[in-house]
Amino acid sequence: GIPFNWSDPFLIDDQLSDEERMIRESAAAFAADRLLPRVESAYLNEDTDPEIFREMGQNGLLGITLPEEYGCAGASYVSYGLVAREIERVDSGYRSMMSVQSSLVMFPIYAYGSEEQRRKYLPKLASGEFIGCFGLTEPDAGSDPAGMKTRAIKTDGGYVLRGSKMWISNSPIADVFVVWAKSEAHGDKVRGFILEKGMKGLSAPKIGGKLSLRASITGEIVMDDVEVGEDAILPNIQGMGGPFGCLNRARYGISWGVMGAAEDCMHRARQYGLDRHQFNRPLAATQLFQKKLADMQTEIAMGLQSSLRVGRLFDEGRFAPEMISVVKRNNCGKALDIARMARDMHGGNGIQIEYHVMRHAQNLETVNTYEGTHDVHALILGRAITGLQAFG
Ligand code: TGC
Ligand code: FAD
Repeated sequence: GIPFNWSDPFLIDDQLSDEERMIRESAAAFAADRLLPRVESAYLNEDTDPEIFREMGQNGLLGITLPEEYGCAGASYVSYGLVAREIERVDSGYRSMMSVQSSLVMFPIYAYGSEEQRRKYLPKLASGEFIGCFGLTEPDAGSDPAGMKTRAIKTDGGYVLRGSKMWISNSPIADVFVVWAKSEAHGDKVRGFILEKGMKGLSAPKIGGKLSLRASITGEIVMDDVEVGEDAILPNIQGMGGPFGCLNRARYGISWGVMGAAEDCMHRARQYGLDRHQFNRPLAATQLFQKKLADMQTEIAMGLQSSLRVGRLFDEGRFAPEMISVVKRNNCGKALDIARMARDMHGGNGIQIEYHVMRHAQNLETVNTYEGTHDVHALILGRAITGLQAFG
C-alpha cells in the first residue's frame, strides 16, 4: 500500500497531465493571491471589481479551451474544470464571472460565429478588456427557456430586438451581450445575437438585494427595440441547441467548481475542529465531528473523480449532455450539503464572514439553482431513463 492522502483520497493530481497540473497550480496561486484578499469586502459590499476580468485575462484563465490564434490557451476541458475548481475554492461568484465569459460568451462566438465576429471579439474577451454576458433567462422563462418572449424582427439591413432578460450574470458591467431571441424570419426558431454596450434601446440595470453570489454582479437586459445589422446574428446555429450547447460547457465546469468550494469548507471545518476545544478535547476528537468530515471527504472524492471522467470524455468528444446533468446535479447538491454542515461545525463563528463557510453555503444556493435547477436535471435524467418527459 501507500500512505493515504486525506485531502486527495483518489490521487486526482496523479491523473493529470503535466500541463494540466501546471494550469491548476497557476490558477490556485492566482486565486489565493488576487481573489482571496478581496472577497470578504466584495461580498459584504456587493462590490464586483471589473478589474478582475483583466487580471484573469492576464493569467490566461479566460476561454482557456479555445485556440491560441484567438488569444486563448488551447487547453483541455479537464484544465478548464481545474481552473473552475481553484477559483470557486475562493468564491462561486468569481467562478461565475469566469465561466460566463468562457463558456457562455466566448464559446458561442467561437462555435457559432463568423470569422469576423471571432476576430472582433475573442481576443479582447480573452484578455478581459471586454466583459461578456449571456442572456437566456427571462422573467417568465427560467427552467423553460424555450418559452422566451424576446423577439428579433427582420428589417431591411438587419433586426430589431425587443424583450427583456432576467438574472443575467455580469450584465450591468458588460461590453458584449450574447442574447437569444425568437426570430420570425426563421420560422420562430431561437437565434443568437451579439449586442454591444451603448446601443440605442439597450440597458442592463443591476438587480440589488441578493443574499447569495454577492461578489458577482447580476442584472437585467432590457431591449427596447434595439436595432442591429446582419453582422450581429450568430450565423451558424439555430434552435435551442445553440444556448444548450453553451450550457453543456458551463454546467460541466460548475461540477468541478462547486467541489472547490466544498473542499474549502471541509478543510476549514477540519482545521476549526483541531483548534477548538470543548469538554477538554478538540472538537475533531469527537465521533460526530469525524463522521461529518468522513462524509464530506467521501462526497468530494467521488464528485471530483466523476467530473474528471466526464472531462476526459468531453476532450475525446464522447460526452452526452445527460452525463453533465449527473455531475452538475450531484456535485452542486453535495457541495451545498457540505457547506451547510461546515457552517454548523463552526458553531457561532460559522455565521461570520471571516470564517468563509456561510458565504460558500449562501453562494451554493444560487449554483444549485442556475444552469438548470437540481430538480430540472433530475427530470432530464428521468427522461433519459424512462423515455417519458415529465416537464412541459
Ligand atoms: P428539448 O425538447 O429537450 O430540446 C430542444 C432542442 O435542444 C436540443 N438540446 C440540446 N442540445 C445540446 N445540448 C443539450 N444539453 C441539449 N438539450 C436539448 C435538443 O436536441 C433539441 O434540438 P432540436 O434540434 O431537436 O430542436 O428542450 P426543452 O425546451 O423541452 O428543454 C427542457 C429542459 C428542461 C431540458 C431545458 O429547458 C433546460 O435545460 N432548462 C434549464 C434552463 C437552464 O439551464 N437555464 C440556464 C440559463 S444560463 C445560466 O443560468 C447561467 S448562470 C452562469 C453563471 O453565472 O455561472
Ligand atoms: P423556475 O423555473 O420558476 O423554478 C422554480 C422552482 O420550480 C424550482 O425549484 C424548479 O426546480 C421548479 N420547477 C420548474 N419546472 C419544474 C417542473 N417541470 N417540474 C418540477 N419542478 C419544476 N440566466 C441566464 O440566462 N444567464 C445568466 O447569466 C444567469 N445568471 C444567473 C445568476 C444568478 C445569481 C441567478 C440566481 C440566476 C441566473 N440565471 C441566469 C438564471 C437561472 O438559470 C434561472 O434562475 C434558473 O434556470 C431557474 O429559473 P427560474 O429562476 O425562473 O426558476
